Amino acid sequence: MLFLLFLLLFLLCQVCQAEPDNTTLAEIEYLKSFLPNYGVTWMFLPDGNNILQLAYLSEEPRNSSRMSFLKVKDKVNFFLYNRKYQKSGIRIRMTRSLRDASEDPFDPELETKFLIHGWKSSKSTDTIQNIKNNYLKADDMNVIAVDWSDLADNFFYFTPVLQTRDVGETVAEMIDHLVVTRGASLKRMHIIGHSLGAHTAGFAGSKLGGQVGRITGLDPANPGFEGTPPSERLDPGDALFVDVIHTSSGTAGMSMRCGHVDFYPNGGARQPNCSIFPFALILDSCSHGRSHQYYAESIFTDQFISYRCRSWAAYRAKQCSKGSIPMGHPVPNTARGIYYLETNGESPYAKGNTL
Ligand SMILES: [Ca+2]
Repeated sequence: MLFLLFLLLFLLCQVCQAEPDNTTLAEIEYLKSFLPNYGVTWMFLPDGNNILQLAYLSEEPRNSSRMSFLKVKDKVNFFLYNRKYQKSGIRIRMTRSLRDASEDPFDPELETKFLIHGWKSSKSTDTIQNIKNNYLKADDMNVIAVDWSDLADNFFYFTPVLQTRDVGETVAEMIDHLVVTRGASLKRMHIIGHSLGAHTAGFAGSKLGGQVGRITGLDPANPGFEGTPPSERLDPGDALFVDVIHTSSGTAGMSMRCGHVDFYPNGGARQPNCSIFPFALILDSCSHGRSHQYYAESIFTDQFISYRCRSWAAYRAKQCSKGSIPMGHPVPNTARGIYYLETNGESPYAKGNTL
């Protein structure tokens, strides 16, 4: 750890001497000039509490990525929260029969939200807790946290990457179970995933034939997914409606479109008040997390007003299509295309009309 500290100090000294450069690509190239293995064998990635963690990009020696589906399934836990079980939640399993209905905390008449965390996160991290708390403040519903922390807590980043498909298919089994045994509506199911959790949601939706009502991808993870075919990541075919918020495009988050509608707040690459240095890509732990913070806030506001534009440059030049839609929870499911907006640098983030 001491070595890493010296490495960071060295990096910051370089930063002080560097010309400010606002493009992600140029910063990565500059970084590689004195840390040639950055992004190849290791990189920093933020966890579910916006804390930077060291991620090894090499293969894990004991090769647990080849764990069987049943072993993966055994490590995925579901916790249901509603207004009665708001703080700690209650663990639910697929084995209980409908005869247990009087004791069953799942109410098929209510909306159901599945929340899936990302790398080095759990049901206790901000990713899950903030959205769950706001939803239950707004209304009573079934909020089901998918806790796969036993798998996600692995600094060999590509091991959990390879397990997202099996985790997603386990989520699909739970959804199918709730539909078949509890009479829940597949079209009223909404899966929300952050980072690796966004692709996990995609795999769940894909397993359900793309018939789940909605998937929201919150800054879907970049390493291991950018540029892959739709079957290998979140895409519009995974649900009846897929909306995506990109907040750290090109680093932790994907740049490419992967929903029916894709939002790029503040251009999508870095968020205000997150990059405090001119050269801040690898030290920016908060842009990736802003996606779930924006979403949590959007449960109470339609003021993340977004505009359909060709590019961020077009937005800055005020060359967008007429009309606007809200980003996040209240987005209409008819929305299609690429949208841009600006936000504030601190909570409340929603900025209202900006064009
Ligand atoms: Ca897919």
